[in-house]
Amino acid sequence: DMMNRILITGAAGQLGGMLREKLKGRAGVLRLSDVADLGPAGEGEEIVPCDLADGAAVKRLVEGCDGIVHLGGISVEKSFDLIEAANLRGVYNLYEAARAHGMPRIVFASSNHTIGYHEQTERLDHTAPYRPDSLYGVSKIFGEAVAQLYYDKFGQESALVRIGSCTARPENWRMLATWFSPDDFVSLIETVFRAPRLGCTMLWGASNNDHGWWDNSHADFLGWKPKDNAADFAAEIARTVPRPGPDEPVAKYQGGVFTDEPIHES
Ligand code: NAI
Ligand code: 15L
Repeated sequence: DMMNRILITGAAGQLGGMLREKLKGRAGVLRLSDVADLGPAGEGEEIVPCDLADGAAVKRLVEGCDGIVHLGGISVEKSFDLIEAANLRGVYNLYEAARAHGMPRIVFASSNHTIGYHEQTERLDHTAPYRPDSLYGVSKIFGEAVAQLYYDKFGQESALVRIGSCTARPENWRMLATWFSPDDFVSLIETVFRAPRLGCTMLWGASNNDHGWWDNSHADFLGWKPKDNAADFAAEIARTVPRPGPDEPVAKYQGGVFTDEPIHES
């Protein structure tokens, strides 16, 4: 086992459901948390409902865990009020709880929407400036900044995973660059929890895609090697999905359609 007890926040969500299956048996106990229903606990599972905006509840949630995969929060563009509670207050509460309970390593599900206004013709490494495409993207930058603060001030280690598009298979032209296979996400989590030293390291959460935009070579010291490649699905996508015009946001910007979102009313 890589850990005695791993906490997964946002465990009722799309990625949470996938990781619940794939991490089964790879830790002593999976502690699964969400505001949404998680069903009954299976073998080796604990269910702990929790609102990330409730600081006291998050403290109790984190106690006894030796690794955290933080997926919980708003995962698309929404009003500032919703993002504020779940993503701003939520990430602050999580880092405060970790500080109070032995600083377990945190895998923070950041997003490509932190850099979404970079054009698809650009190639980015870890030094690329932020170009958020949404308040959602701004909230992930806030989370990355909290993680860096807690590393510099207290030594709290984190992996800041700027996930591209994590789905079972790539589903459209943009995902030929952004696809992150669930298996590659699992191998990243295992690498991060096993590494002798993690620090506070940003990683582009993408598979080994021929048509990718992102360079992870700054993180070679971790020894993580994604194996899947969206190019294996390129012919099928070309056959089944119409190619967007070059000036459509989905084909122009790395963040795709998020660049086209309005500011949602609170
Ligand atoms: P999702 O929206 O399916 O799951 C998020 C979960 O967080 C939901 O089950 C929701 O109930 C829970 N949640 C929301 N507010 C909460 C609160 N206040 N307290 C407790 N739980 C709360 O999102 P998905 O696709 O599973 O993504 C997981 C994480 O990965 C999110 O943080 C998302 O921003 C990030 N991400 C996902 C990508 C993807 O390709 N699916 C790409 C980039 C980032
Ligand atoms: C994200 O950050 C979202 O959570 C997910 O729903 C997808 O839209 C993904 O990015 C993407 O950019 O494909």
